Amino acid sequence: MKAYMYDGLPGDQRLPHDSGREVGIDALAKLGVLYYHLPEIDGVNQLAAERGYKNRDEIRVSPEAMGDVYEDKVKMFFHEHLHEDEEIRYIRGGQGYFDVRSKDDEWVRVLLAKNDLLILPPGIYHRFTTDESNYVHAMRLFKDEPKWTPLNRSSDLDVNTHRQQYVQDSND
Ligand code: KMT
Ligand code: NI
Repeated sequence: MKAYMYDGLPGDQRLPHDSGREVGIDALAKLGVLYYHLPEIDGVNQLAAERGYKNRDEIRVSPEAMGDVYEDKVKMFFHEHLHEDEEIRYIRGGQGYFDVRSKDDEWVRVLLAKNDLLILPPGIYHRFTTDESNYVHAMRLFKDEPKWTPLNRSSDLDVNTHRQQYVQDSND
């Protein structure tokens, strides 16, 4: 895991875009974004059980696994969105970037590699991309009644109750 402020410069989304300004695990936690390195699946199972997760799937994001739709999928994951439910992603192989919005509405880029796990709180704006290796194998964990549909950012969404709850919690 490595987290830093996104440089905001033009260029492919899969490039590092590292501004050189690092962001610590504690600063991520202040945004409600929790990071764990879990080498054993047992640790993931325990965390999932504690937080009431009952469903999961695994996805391989790569040209080999997705064929012609790979480039479209990667663009789709990179649309800024939120979920009304917590989101857990566990990386089983390869690597990728989760970008989350800071309190100042800047992008914080989080590089996740094998055995890294990230919890995103409901209501946080974020996006995902593969890196230059074009390969990630991830486990997506869902609660019992998944509300993980991506809701793309819009002014309507700023008044969404889950969004407002997140903004309030992260200001406490
Ligand atoms: C998301 O919510 O953006 C995703 O699930 C991306 C694919 S999982 C690596
Ligand atoms: Ni998402």
